[in-house]
Amino acid sequence: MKKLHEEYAKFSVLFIIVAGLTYYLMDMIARSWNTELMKGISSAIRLIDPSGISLFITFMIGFYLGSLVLLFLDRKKRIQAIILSVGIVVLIVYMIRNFTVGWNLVYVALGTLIGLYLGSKDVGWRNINTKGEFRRAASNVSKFSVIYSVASLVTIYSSPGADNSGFIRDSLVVLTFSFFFSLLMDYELKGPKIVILGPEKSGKTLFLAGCYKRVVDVTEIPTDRSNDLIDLMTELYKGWPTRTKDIKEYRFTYEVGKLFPRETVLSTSDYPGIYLKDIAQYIGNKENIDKIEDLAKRSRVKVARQVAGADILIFIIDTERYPRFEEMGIDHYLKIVTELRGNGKNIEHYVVVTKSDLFKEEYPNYEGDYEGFKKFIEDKFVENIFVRELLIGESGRKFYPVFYYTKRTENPKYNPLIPITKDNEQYTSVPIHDNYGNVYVYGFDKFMNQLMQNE
Ligand SMILES: Nc1nc2c(ncn2[C@@H]2O[C@H](COP(=O)(O)OP(=O)(O)O)[C@@H](O)[C@H]2O)c(=O)[nH]1
Ligand SMILES: [Mg+2]
Repeated sequence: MKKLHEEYAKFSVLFIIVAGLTYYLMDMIARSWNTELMKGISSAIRLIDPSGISLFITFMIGFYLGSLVLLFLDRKKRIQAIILSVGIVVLIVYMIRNFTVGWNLVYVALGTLIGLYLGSKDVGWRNINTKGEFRRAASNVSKFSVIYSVASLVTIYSSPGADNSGFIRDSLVVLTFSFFFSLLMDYELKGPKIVILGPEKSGKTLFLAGCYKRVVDVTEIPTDRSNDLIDLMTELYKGWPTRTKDIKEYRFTYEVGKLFPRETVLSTSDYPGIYLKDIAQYIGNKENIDKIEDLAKRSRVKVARQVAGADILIFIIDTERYPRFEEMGIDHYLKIVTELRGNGKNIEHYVVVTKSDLFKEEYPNYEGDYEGFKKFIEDKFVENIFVRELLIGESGRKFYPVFYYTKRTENPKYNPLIPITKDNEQYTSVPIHDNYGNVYVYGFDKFMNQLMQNE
């Protein structure tokens, strides 16, 4: 996925800058140790405690080690943990070569404990397994390093008889190092933002719910979800969730990647009265959203921004409208794609066919033969030139029929005088629930597998 490559590229550039600056910084720190001032300070420390300097150094290394443990525990800080490990090894080798450090293990342990304490203060050890995020440890490492480099700079240039000619260069090194090192330590790989689009009642919301169910079924890592989504799942246990007049935000995040996890956000907005046809025209809109007085326009611009800011779009096609292709919104999808390209955005998209249970009688072997079912549905929909156009390029792979297992039941408006036929309006499809209220879904596993390994 293009997005991930960009992330790696950004991170690598950051790393190269920091590595280069660290080289200069090491030289500067070595110089600071040779200044008159430092010699004075260190002999003063030695007067108080002969091994004072060694204690400081061993304590400092302990502090880095403690923070490092937390960085390794934090799934999102593994790259930083690896980089820091290399840094600490270099530092220890450097110390052994250039100084006679008395290794005081008690101070290493003390430093480690303090590193652990300060890095996990805001999370608490109890929560390590649930969330295990130690951003604080990463920022402690950068703060400590920055303070130490500034201290070295001050020592060099406030020392008696200092040569001030390198001051500007050294200050610039410290300044840029501090900036980029903090960026590097705080950096978190961003996963894609995925936005689901579709006409009213096409099954957007239930599609998102099905994806969420799949993620919860397969992942051990907790996901974040919006409260509206919790309400939706509760309703789904009882029947089909009904549409409300409020604005709903259905969203959840999940992590992809074991070694270097990235957070993916899947979302769909339910703004009653916003039609698919309104999105394309606002894609290029540059107005300040808070200054748009017209509320209807403002919410349309907002949705258009979400679409333009997405990394993957999911275009929903509703089986219930087959074969009335003109009602499926496909022309609007094409307009959105065109408009996005016009604005320099080539966003990857998937085509998802919802409610495809309506075709399962025509392809009775759908169970255990997803590929066959998919081909069968695809053949029906590619009759339409716009669908074909949406699938040009990496076709097939990005076409996914899904459905909830349903059963037919009498419509509340049942009229015994109307004869019963196969597609009788007198019957509606309701989801099949088990004793616990769970629903059963088809195709979501295939779709989510593709999405989760696509990176
Ligand atoms: N038969 C069947 N009906 C579905 C399925 N998914 C959704 N529906 C129906 O479509 C309606 C609208 O779904 P919803 O997700 O709310 O659509 P949205 O307005 O696009 O968010 C639901 O109330 C159901 O009646 C499905 O997989 N099979
Ligand atoms: Mg909806």
